[in-house]
Amino acid sequence: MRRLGCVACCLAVLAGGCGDSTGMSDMASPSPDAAKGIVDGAVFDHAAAVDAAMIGDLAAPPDLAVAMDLAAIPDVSVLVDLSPPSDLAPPPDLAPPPDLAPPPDLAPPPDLAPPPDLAPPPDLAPPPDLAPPPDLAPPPDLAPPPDLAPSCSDGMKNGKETDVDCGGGTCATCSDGKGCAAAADCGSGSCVGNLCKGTVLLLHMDGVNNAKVFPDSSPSKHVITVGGDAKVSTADSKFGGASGYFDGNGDFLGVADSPDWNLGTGDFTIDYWMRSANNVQNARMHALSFGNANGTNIDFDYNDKDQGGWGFWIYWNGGGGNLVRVNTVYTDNKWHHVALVRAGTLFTGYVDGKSIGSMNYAPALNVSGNFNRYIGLGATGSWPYLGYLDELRILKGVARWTMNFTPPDAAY
Ligand SMILES: [Ca+2]
Ligand SMILES: [Ca+2]
Repeated sequence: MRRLGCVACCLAVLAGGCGDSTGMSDMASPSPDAAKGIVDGAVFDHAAAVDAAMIGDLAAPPDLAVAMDLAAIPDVSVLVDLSPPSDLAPPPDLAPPPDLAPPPDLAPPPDLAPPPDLAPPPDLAPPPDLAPPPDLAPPPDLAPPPDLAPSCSDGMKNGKETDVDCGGGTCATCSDGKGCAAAADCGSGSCVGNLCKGTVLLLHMDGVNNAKVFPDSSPSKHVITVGGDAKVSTADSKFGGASGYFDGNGDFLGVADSPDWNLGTGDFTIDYWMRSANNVQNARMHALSFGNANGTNIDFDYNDKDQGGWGFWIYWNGGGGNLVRVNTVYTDNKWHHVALVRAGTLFTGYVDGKSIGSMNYAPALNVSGNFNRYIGLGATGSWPYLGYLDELRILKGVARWTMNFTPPDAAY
């Protein structure tokens, strides 16, 4: 019975009910001397419990049997479930760590050369004393830019010029084919449709010494033939450094036929420069002749003593029947400008810009076709010229001068 009581006690202890002195005291009355213990903080009197079992009716009161029903013990197992914990899922197989590549063999550090002995820094020379900047001279007064005013030689048509470096009254006159605003802009004295016109023959007689070439610089560009040994001479000239030289022995220039030489009844101008030392009376010579001796002709006749005196004659038509004549000798070895101008019906001869006489003559003067056109020879093929001629020009339709004038001071 005691053992039973202990078991009950233990069960009570396990169940937490051993300390319930109130319950136990209901089963038996405790002895005052009974050993006492402390279960779960409460006094448990074992002796009293044993005594109660020993002393009491062994026939356990049915109530105790109930209380001690061991069959109820299994319930305790319910309270304290000692069953092993449910099978825990095994931990997942952990993949083994990858094989780590072994670290590369590190090359041993190179032996570092010991640092060179650094030379001590040189003693730096002190900076030189800088000379003070020189006093700068003030800039010189700059000359004003050159005068860019238009000029007659700048290769440009500017200022009042009517063409490049000509015309406008401030430059030389313009040659044929160049621009003009008035007759005075043109060397020909003829401005038609704002172009200089009128020149049908122009011989500058320039070139290499002794050359037998005399090109016509007019727009007509007539063919010039050389008779005898007429030639270009640089020994003397009025313009251009050369002139034509005629030795008085069969020399002349022939001018090819052309309608240009039918001057009709219109205006015209013939002019040239001459220099001759053939100052001999009746040493007749013709500088120019267009026509026939006893028909229509235009002649410039020097040193002719016939018909009233020794002098210079200009005549046309009728073999000297119509003429202007002066008893002045121009064969003085000096340059003279000579001109014959027909204006309307009035013929006027000029020497050095001064009139030597005039005469009216109305008939036409046509010398194209079967006529001679000579320079340096008479119309009959006689009376060759001796001396120099230069800058010979014929204008058709233009009366270049109608009063005394200053001879040109430059080539046309
Ligand atoms: Ca100019
Ligand atoms: Ca010349």
